[in-house]
Amino acid sequence: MLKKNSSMKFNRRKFLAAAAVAGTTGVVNPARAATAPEAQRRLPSALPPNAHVAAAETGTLQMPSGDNGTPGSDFMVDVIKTLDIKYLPANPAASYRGLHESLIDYGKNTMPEFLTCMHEESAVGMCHGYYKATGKPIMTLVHGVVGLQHATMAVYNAWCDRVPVLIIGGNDLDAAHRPPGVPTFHSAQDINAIVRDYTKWDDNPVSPQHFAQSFVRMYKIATTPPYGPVMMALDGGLQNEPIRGDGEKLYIPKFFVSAPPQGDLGAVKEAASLLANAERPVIVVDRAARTPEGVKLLVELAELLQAPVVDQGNRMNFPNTHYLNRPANVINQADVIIGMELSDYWNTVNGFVDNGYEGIGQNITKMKPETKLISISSVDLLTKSNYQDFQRFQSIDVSMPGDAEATLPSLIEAVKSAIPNNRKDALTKRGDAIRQAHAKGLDNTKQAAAIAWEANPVSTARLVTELYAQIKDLDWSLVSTSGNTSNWANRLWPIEKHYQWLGWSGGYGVGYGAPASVGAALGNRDLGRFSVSIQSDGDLMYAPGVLWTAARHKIPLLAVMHNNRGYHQEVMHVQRLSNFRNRVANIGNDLGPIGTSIMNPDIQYHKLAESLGWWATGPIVDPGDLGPAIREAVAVVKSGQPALVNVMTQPR
Ligand SMILES: Cc1ncc(C[n+]2csc(CCOP(=O)(O)OP(=O)(O)O)c2C)c(N)n1
Ligand SMILES: [Mg+2]
Repeated sequence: MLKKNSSMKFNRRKFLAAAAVAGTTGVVNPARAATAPEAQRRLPSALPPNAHVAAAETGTLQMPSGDNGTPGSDFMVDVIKTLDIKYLPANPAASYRGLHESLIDYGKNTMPEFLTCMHEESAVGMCHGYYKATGKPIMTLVHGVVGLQHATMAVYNAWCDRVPVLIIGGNDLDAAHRPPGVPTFHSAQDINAIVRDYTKWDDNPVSPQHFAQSFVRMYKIATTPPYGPVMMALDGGLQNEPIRGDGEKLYIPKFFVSAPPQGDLGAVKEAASLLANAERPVIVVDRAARTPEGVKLLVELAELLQAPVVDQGNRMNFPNTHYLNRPANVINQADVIIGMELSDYWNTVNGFVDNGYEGIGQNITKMKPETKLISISSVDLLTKSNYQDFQRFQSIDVSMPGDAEATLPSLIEAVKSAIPNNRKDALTKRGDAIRQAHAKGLDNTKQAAAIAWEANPVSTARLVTELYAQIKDLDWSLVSTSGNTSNWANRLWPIEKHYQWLGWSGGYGVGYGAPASVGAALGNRDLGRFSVSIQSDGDLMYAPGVLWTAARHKIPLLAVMHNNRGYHQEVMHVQRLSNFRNRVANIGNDLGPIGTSIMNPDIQYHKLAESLGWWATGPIVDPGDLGPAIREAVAVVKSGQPALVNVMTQPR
């Protein structure tokens, strides 16, 4: 039996070798085929193996060997190296093997350095987090159809969060020459179509020179506000073909940073006049501070106007320790509101009660009818149709499509000129009142945090307080909070530097927290910052392999788990609907309605992390054990390793 099998294999191998030679040398000669005698043209009695079997039997597909000239992918590496891209987290795949090989061999695996990822969604999530920590974009490579399909949700998050991510997808476009079977399943006419609705731009270059132009162009488009992910399909043949000396000298276009678009000057003056003369102006910011400079400018504007600032938190826009930082309810009394880079203006000045009295959502209006609205947003410059991330339509009195941060200097100057001298005392008085309200607000928050201090499992306020006590003297960066911990960290920790809060996912696609934390921690590692994340259970389990990537590439990160053993947001949705329908929610043997708990068996996250190369401890249920456990984990992270503390928590 054994003998028979091996002889069959041998014959098949011979057949494959012949077929491969025919493929590479173009040996099929139509004239000869037409005149071949009948016996020679007869089909073999056994069908040739399909590509699946062939790949399994021969290990790799036949490739030309020896010196075949400079491959196109070496030139592509030269192009990539001009753009200062430090890392390339990716999951490997044959469709980009040409570029892969050039990057690690010709390019010596530096600028960019390849980081091994276990899921394309993790790779894009890492790029997303890295950018927010450092302000520098990095790139990923994905496998034609299937890798890009895996990456999609993370691309969507980056799109909604206005974060530049450079994505190249390998694709074997030449249907006549690509191998049948798997490589053909993994190719498409237009892989970019998979993400076209939520990328800023995509291209499909057909020559090395075209690649150079497109790559520099995609970098430029991604990093011009509004930022966003960009996509390039890269043909396998183009990567592998030697560069032809056909007279055209290849060149690499030089990249220059584009000046961000500013709001129209006339509109800026109109806005300044409204703000300067308002009784109760309110500044609302979402992704207004694109860089650390943006935070300073916002403080300047707010102090000039002595106006409260509502920070919606998709970035760290405004220090929460500043007396002008106020909660959203100040909007109700406003007579002029300026919104900067708001992802949802309608929902800022209106509201929605989910599952209201009738069991359906109810709209409410927060602002007074005469309130004037001003907007500066670069997102107005880029709207696509299919996905509804632009939210409901809101009528705006003074609307400026333009980048808020870039518009701030001219707005500040215009406000300075517009404030009447006789209003200056009134502004100071307004500021004093806000200062008192701010101090009172902080007291209230601390009192609320003390509720259920001794609860077991641990309350979410206790979780973040114990955590802060251990990191407060470090140059810490809160890279992500996944799940819902009632926003305690943002409410209790003094957040003053732009990297102390990196914001949420953008598109609320769960599974962002773990990879974005690892990506941000990578950036922070090189900048000497200490990274900490609050990691929920549901979020981690979408693609936990990213923990291995962190261990493998020595990325220090302290992940403290908010392990509430459930998809708690969904617990509440189903529970509330059951209540409304007068039914007892069917919880099976768990704590939440069927389908919403993550228990029985309880996942041992500390063991999971340990098996993926992390230092880990837990499960911690007694709040008294939390401080010492985190202290130990902090020491581990300071030594350069990732560490996870598995904490059993209250739902929210
Ligand atoms: C990809 C994706 N799938 C499902 C959801 C729906 N969803 C929203 S919140 C949530 C629960 C997430 O669980 P966890 O991260 O543990 O946070 P918790 O609500 O328990 O604090 C789910 C499943 C989503 N937003 N994104
Ligand atoms: Mg949970």
